[in-house]
Amino acid sequence: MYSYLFISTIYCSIIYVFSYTDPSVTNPQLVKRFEYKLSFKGPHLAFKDGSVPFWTFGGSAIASDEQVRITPSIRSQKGWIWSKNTLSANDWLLDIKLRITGRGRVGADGMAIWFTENPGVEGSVFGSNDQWKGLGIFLDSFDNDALQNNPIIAVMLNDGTKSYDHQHDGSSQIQGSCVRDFRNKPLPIRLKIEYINQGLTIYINNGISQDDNAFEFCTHIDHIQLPKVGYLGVTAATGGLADDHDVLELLTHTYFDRQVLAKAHAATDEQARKYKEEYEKYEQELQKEQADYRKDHPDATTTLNEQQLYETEYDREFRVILEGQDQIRLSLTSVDRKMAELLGRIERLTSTDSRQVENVPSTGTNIPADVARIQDINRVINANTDMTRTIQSFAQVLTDLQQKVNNLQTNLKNPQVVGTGNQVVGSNVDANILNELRDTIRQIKSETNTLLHKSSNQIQCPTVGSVGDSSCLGPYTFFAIIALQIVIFIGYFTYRKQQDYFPRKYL
Ligand SMILES: [Ca+2]
Ligand SMILES: [Ca+2]
Repeated sequence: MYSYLFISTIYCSIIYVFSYTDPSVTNPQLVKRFEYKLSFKGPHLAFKDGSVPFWTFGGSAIASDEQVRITPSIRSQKGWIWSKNTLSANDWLLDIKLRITGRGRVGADGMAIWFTENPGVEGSVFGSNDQWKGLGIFLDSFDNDALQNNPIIAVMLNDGTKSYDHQHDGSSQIQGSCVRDFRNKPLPIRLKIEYINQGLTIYINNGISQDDNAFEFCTHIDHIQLPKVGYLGVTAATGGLADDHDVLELLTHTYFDRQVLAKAHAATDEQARKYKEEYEKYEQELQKEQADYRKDHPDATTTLNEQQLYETEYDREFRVILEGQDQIRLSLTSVDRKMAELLGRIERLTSTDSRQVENVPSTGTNIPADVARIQDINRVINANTDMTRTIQSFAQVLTDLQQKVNNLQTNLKNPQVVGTGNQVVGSNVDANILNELRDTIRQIKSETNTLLHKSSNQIQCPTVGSVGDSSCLGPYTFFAIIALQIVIFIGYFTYRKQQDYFPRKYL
């Protein structure tokens, strides 16, 4: 007998278990849409601050990464979580994964899933308020009326006037139910709550099968009126006995008729076409008014051309490019100027250092290096200045000397042979020129001595190598050679003068 009942139970279970098929599959006219603002699931179900996006919760509820624990297994607890957004579609599907576990063989009180006109407040009906407006689906664990029909999944509609009859598990108020043991299952149980064409159907996955899509039919209610717009919520409560009431997922999908959507799109397209026609009509009227204005005001010479008044996109982009290039050019010019300044400073420093190394020997004193360097540089500059000035003076003297020699040569080439008196006159002229030459030589000698004196004190020829041999022409040698050349030059002209004079004398 018992074996027969056991086999019958298994057989019935096999009959009722089937793979759930989505309505949008069986009815191609339905378009399914996921409503993420009316859903939550793990992982990362809650933010770091513990809040759940698009949802609000309270009472004993605690959200974590994987679930929302509506109540812990502690006596007399009430918890709730409600959507912040409303569900307004005519057809929808809730897919809820939950777990109800407790240490006792019997648990309490249970959990409720809501779709109500207003968000619930904490109350006496599985953690939410009584006399609600809308749908309540109860997972009633505790058998209050002792009819041994709990745990039970029961559906109750309320127009806001009915009070839930806890003592009898609402047995006279519920519109549909199925008795299922949903507590302490090895896997989370799942509910599919389908509301299509005003018919409510509930399916349950018993939390034993590994097949996620294995559902049992629970109950179906036809022709029920639910609020057009409502909030979704999950609440739970414990009493003298206590269970953990956890929600792991709540996924909401809505369904829309494909033809209705097409009509809505068509209506939108129609409206867009209407707006376009209105715009074209307005534009035509505007152009007509502008033409009438020009016709009535022929003297108005300023014909406004919008294309001339406003910069075109191409012109604006081109202007931006030119401005950018001009800025780049200015930057390059500035960099080039600074580089030139820097290069000049480097060259001056290099020249100064080389002069110091070549011309200025170390003083061997304790003067700081920078001060000594400046003093040496000043001394070299002063010496060069004096040298330059002396050479200029010497050049001027040489110029005068050359002029006088030219005059003497001219006189020698054109002798005046008119008489002895004239010869005496010419001889006197030559004597004067020779005197001037002598004075000039003395001046050159004086200048040379002065220059040599300064040069010997201030300018030294750079040495080559460690031997110290002088490889350059010293100032003394230079001016001595110059003076010797001048003396030879004068002596030569004097000799020629004598040669020219004696033949003419003895002719
Ligand atoms: Ca109960
Ligand atoms: Ca009962």
